[in-house]
Amino acid sequence: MVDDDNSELEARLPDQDYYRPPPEFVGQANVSDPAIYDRFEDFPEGFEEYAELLEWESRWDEVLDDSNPPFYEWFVDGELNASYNCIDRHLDERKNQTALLWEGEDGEQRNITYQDLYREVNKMAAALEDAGVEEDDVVTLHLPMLPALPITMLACARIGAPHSEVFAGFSAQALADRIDDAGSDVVVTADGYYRRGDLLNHKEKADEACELAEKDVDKVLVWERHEGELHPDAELEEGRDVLVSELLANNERTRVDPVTRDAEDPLFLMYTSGTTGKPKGCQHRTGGYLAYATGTSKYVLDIKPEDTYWCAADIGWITGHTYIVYGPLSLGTTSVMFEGAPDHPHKSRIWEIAEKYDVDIFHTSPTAVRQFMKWGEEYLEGYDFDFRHMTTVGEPIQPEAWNWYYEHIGDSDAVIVDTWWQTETGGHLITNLPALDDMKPGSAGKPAPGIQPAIYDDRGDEIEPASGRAGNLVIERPWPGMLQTVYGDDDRFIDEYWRDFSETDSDDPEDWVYKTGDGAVHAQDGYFRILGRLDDVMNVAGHRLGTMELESAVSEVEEVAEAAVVSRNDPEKGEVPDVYVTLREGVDPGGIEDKIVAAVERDIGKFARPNAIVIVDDLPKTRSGKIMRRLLENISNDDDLGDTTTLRDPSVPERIRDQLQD
Ligand code: 6R9
Repeated sequence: MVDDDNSELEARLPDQDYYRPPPEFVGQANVSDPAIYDRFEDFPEGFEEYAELLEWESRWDEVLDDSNPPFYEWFVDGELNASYNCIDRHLDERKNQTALLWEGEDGEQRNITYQDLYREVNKMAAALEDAGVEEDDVVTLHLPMLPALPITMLACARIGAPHSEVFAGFSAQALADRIDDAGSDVVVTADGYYRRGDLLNHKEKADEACELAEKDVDKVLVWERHEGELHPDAELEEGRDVLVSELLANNERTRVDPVTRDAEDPLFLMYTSGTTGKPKGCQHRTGGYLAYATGTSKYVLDIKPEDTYWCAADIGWITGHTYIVYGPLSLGTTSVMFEGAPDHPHKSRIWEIAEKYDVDIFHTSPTAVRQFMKWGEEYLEGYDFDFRHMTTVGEPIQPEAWNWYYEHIGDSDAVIVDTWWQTETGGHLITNLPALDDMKPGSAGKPAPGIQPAIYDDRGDEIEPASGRAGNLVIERPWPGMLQTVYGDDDRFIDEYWRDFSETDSDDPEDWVYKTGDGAVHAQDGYFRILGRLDDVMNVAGHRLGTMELESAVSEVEEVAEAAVVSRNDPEKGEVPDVYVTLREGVDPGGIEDKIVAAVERDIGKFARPNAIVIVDDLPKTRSGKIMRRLLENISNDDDLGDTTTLRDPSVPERIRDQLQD
């Protein structure tokens, strides 16, 4: 629900300054002619400009088939291969240029040229085929930030097998759920990776996931963090587990021709949290996705082949898929990958790498910026780097953090783009074009070329553009990077993204409006400011978490009768989960917190650990028995409780508040 009192909301917005992009930046930018916005208003043909950046085996006949909304088809009858576009087509011009510059946590370095990438991806594609993977089989990956991850993704793309990478921080249970949903016969993992000095046994999660999954996994392919030295605690199951190094060594085949994929054939799945306990597999198409990833990498991130570009995200999330792997490699640039944590072994690690590789473009999250700010400027001292362009993604950035980023990291002469988008959207939807639009701290900015966002009220009526009133952020026209569907569940695709604001019995695409789940304000200057999620999805340090997923994990603790998870604003992580529980009659509350934490770690992963666990006598409920999470959220955030008269027992929230103050 949108806050009714928008005037109050607007009043809280601080005054904002604008910053012009420096002339040196504008002079060299990939796009510096404002005519681009008009070109893309020629809808949908404008998007051909992105598709033209790719090499197609056969060109599309039609840009968009919108005859069956919301199942749109892009670049109809076009044919291409994503791995060919990210590797093979660059070989003539830049085979000896570094494609991936990998830095291990322990300081180990690997420069993978486009020729090396070609060799490794071909060999891995052969290995996947030997493991029984066929075109259109979904391969589940559970790989950390090792070169193995992009190599495996591109090898899958080469043979037309959609990959489904599950972030390495997810637990065995979360991996098992995704293996089951995708129906994968083959899983690719690694024996280990470094986290703050420890070589973690990562393989054990895949072992446990294979036990937990209903699906019988035929093969688990295991990359080694140190080739030839399997992690001492990793066990291999005879007949099922195979070391990738052995598969590669024993394979005579060193080339696998890229298969011809239809533009609409799926390229990958990326699971994300929604409003139910079950994560959804966002299915992305080959042609439209790659065109959108490439186009926005060129126009928004301003990537050029000669750049060294570093997106310090994890490839296990959508940001890494689009803006570490597919977009940058499709443009033939050098993309940096980092295995480790930003504060290990010291808090200057990021700046050390930036200097070492002479990074030109730097991409990170507001959570990371807030952390750098908290650590202080002294960690930057003595490091010589010069970013031309900086990006943030994943959460709103407060003007204070923006200013610090601009001044201390950007030396007040880099451009910053705040990019708003989602797992579902494939690429940036609201963001400035850096040479054209002034920067405005705290605002994501204008719609990307060809994108048509709007603000709707809860009844589904459009709020007047540029009115400054808060509402639901929606997108009124399709775009090539959008998800095709929720894997295996077209109904859920419609329910989650379209039903609320569309006329779902209409065939007219004008009647179909995509719901983002975010609240936003469209200001007078045409800039959009994103306010955050309006649904039961939280954004913890830029990672999406469904409150329902958390609640179902917490409810598995035997002693718990009822659980409600709400979001607390956090100065560093943006939001953190607070857990409120009631216990079953007569149980001993001792040790419950530990059990709850363990359940969350088991079902989701350590990164989802609750901030606070509050055991209460009763939860605030309506007369019909629905838990009113909004009131708990007010308590967690020390806000006014507002109207409590609809509660069955109106004294409950005050009692909880008193309990917390004791
Ligand atoms: C790319 C990515 C999507 C949600 C989205 C919104 C939040 C992303 C933002 C932002 C404010 C930005 N979000 N970018 N909020 N300003 N620049 O993060 O995808 O993990 O699916 O999260 O993140 O709430 O709806 P994903």
